[in-house]
Amino acid sequence: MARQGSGSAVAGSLIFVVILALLGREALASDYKVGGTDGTWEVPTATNGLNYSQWAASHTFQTGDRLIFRYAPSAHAVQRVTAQAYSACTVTNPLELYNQSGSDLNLDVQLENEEPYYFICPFPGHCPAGQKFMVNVVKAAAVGLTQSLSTVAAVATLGSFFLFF
Ligand SMILES: *[C@@H]1O[C@H](CO)[C@@H](O)[C@H](O)[C@H]1NC(C)=O
Ligand SMILES: *[C@@H]1O[C@H](CO)[C@@H](O)[C@H](O)[C@H]1NC(C)=O
Ligand SMILES: [Cu+2]
Repeated sequence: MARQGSGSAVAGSLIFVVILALLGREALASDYKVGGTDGTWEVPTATNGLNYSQWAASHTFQTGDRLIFRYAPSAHAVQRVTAQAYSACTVTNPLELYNQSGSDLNLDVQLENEEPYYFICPFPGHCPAGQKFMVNVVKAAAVGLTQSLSTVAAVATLGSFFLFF
C-alpha cells in the first residue's frame, strides 16, 4: 500500500516536472516587434522616429526568440544577408528572402542559431536610408533545466515525506 502510494506520487511528480520544464521553455522565448512599437517595417524618417539599429542594440536576443515584422509586401520585404552585404546594402545575393504575398502583413522570423543575423529591406534606397539592423543572437539561458532540477529536488523531498508517513 505504502509502495503503491509512493509510486503514484513519483509518477505524478515526474509529470509535474515535465510540465514545468515545458513552461520554462515557453517562458524563455520572446517575441519582439521590430522597431519597438508595433513592428512597422519601413524607411526611418524624422517623422516616424524609427531607428532599427538603436532598437536592436537595446535588446538581448536569444535563440528561440522571434522577430515580428509588419509591412505591405508591395512596399517592403525582408532579407537576411551577410555582414558584408549588410554594410554595403547589397540586395542581390541574400542568405534568405522572406517575402509574403497577398494581404498577410505579418512576418515572424525565428532566431534559431547562436550567431549574428543581418536584416535589410531590398527595395531600392530603403537599406541605405536605414531600413536595416543586426542582432547578435546568444544562446538561450538554461533556465528551464535549472528550474526542473530544483523541482526534482523539491519533489524528492516531498516524496520522502510521503514515504515517511
Ligand atoms: C515581394 O512580393 C511582392 C508581391 O507579393 C512583390 O511586389 C515584391 O516586389 C516582392 N519583393 C521582393 C524583394 O522580391
Ligand atoms: C540611429 O541612432 C544612432 C545613434 O544611436 C545614429 O547613429 C543613427 O544615425 C540613427 N539612424 C537613423 C536611421 O536615424
Ligand atoms: Cu523597405
